[in-house]
Amino acid sequence: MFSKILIANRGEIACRIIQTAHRMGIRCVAVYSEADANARHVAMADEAFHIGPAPSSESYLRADKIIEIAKKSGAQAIHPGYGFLSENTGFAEACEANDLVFIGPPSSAIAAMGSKSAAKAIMEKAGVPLVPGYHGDDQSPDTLRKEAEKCGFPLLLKAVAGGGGKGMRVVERMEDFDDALAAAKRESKNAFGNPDMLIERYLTQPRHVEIQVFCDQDGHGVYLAERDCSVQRRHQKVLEEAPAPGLSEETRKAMGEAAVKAAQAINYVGAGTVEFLYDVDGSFFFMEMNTRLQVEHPVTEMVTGQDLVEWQLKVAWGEPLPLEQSQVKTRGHALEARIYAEDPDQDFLPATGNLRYLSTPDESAHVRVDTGVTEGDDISIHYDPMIAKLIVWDETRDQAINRMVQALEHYRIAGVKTNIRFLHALADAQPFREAELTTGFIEDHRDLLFPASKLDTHKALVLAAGFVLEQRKSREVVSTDPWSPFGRQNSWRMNSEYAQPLQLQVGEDIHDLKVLERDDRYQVYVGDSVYNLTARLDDDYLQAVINGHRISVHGNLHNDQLVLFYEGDTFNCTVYKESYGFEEMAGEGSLAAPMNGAIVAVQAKVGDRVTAGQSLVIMEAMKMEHAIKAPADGVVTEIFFAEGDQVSEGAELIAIEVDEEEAS
Ligand code: MV4
Repeated sequence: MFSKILIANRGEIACRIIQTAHRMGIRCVAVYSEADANARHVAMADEAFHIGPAPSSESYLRADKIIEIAKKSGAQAIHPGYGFLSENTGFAEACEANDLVFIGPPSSAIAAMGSKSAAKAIMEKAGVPLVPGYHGDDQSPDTLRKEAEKCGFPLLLKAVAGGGGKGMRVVERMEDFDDALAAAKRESKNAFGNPDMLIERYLTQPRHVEIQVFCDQDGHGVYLAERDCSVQRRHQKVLEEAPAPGLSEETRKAMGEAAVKAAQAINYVGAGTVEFLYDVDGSFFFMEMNTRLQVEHPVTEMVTGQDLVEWQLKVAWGEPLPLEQSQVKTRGHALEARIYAEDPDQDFLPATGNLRYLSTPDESAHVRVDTGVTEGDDISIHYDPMIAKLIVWDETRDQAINRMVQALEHYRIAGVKTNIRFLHALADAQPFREAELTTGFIEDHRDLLFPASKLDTHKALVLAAGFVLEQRKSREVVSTDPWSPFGRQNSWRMNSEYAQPLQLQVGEDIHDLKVLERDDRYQVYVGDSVYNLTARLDDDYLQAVINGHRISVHGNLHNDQLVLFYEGDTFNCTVYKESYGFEEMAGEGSLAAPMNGAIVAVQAKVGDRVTAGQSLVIMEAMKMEHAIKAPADGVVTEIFFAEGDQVSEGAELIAIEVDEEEAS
């Protein structure tokens, strides 16, 4: 076996490969860009080399540098992972030319799948089912029109050079064909530099079912069951599973055998995936072949009990396939959810930021987390926004879904927007439970996938207050002065009616709460309601009872940003330490104390000119400072208290003569 390999990738897949390689006693060389100096894959590797600035084109796509580092470090092989250089024929060839094993198929096999029409021609010859249509070289409008007639409507125009859903156009009627063809050719010429089209019958309700295949260097091939990846958004997979629900044993076998034939037709070696469109009537048609290890390979690993990276390494070393077809067994059901840094509420706009709080579900035989990040890492604009893959397994699909829902509730991230809540709604949606899997699933069920918040606003605000106050308490240094009004043992404070104001902003809305603390209980005033609250905080876990309703949440308070996590949902708010907004409570030109407390600083004198927003008096209550600010420009006419004075709520503190509005 290899003793040292280089991993030409980053993130979760680099970590995933290193994990298996280490188990097999293989040393790993990582490469990293400027942005990844402290990345998990670098920390996991035995050694790592810096290859350039953050942009992929200057780092992870630099085939020349990577090969040079592989040679310099004594690596015998390069694992390309997925993406980046994994399906680059030039890179595969360059590895060979430099006596490095490319852990993947021969470059000829990658090239054979590069053109859709050439791929279809190969598959047709190999007896792999194709969607009826036309994939010939004759691209004259007359020929294409005749082929369209033959194919029937609706039909799909696909760019020969396209892929991943790019360059496709549905045509409903012959009357529309000429215009659609001209437009599709123009688009494809611009996008891919090749205007050639193929024509296919358009399947309106297809599923995406793909077969995992493996071939060794002696030409033996096996299939390792299938994956259903129908739940996609704009050709981005969201949830994948194995096996495909509802597939008959006959279809599974026929599809598997077709996939192995497809791989053998191009002299494939290593891990590959043959994608099929699976129609409602049980028929299936070749779509494309991916000549790499795929993102969603873990669901196959979970149901087959095999380690596909181990298979890749063995095959690349020249060993035969670890199992024969008859030995490949599947058990139970696996699901994978892709956790992305993105904002579902803003049309899934990729999100960036710092993973300031990251808590993952416990891993077990049922739950697996494949990730390349740790708490404190940045999600940058430079790479794919995938944070992790959450993979679950159980005996039945329904139980696996339950595991997924649970695991998503234990995946907590603050600092970066994620699709966790969306995934939770998706996995828990009844049509998903019923395996209503079509490529239109997300579009068709939007109403279920953006659910209303699980916590009503008042409860959330009360929990937020509990979290903020309990955390402050836990961090408060207990006063050593027995007479301090803030000493924990001091009954004066306990029995006082300090109404502590707390201002919480949720979206655009500002909520002014008041919290009274008495004997380890709180009374929280929100709007016209008052809630009894008891709360206990252990690290990030808050156990609260609100008016007799026991609720537990996890939370993270960082500077003034509070995030609460509850049943897969998050509640975000900004906590204001200063009492903005209390100006409104004061009368015209005067400022009143918003609560009982002490004056800790007076920052103006009689006769001073002050400007709106300027801080005039600082009050303190329960270790919280509140700035009393000038409501408008003017002149201070009177100050009623001095530093150190105790004042009651509503007492007038300072009077200001407000400037006359300038006539405009
Ligand atoms: C199709 C199709 C319906 N009929 N071909 C999209 C990606 C590309 N690889 C092939 N795709 C499709 N080809 C025929 N003849 C529907 C799709 C399709 C799709 C396929 C798999 C997963 C998601 C999809 C979403 C939209 C369209």
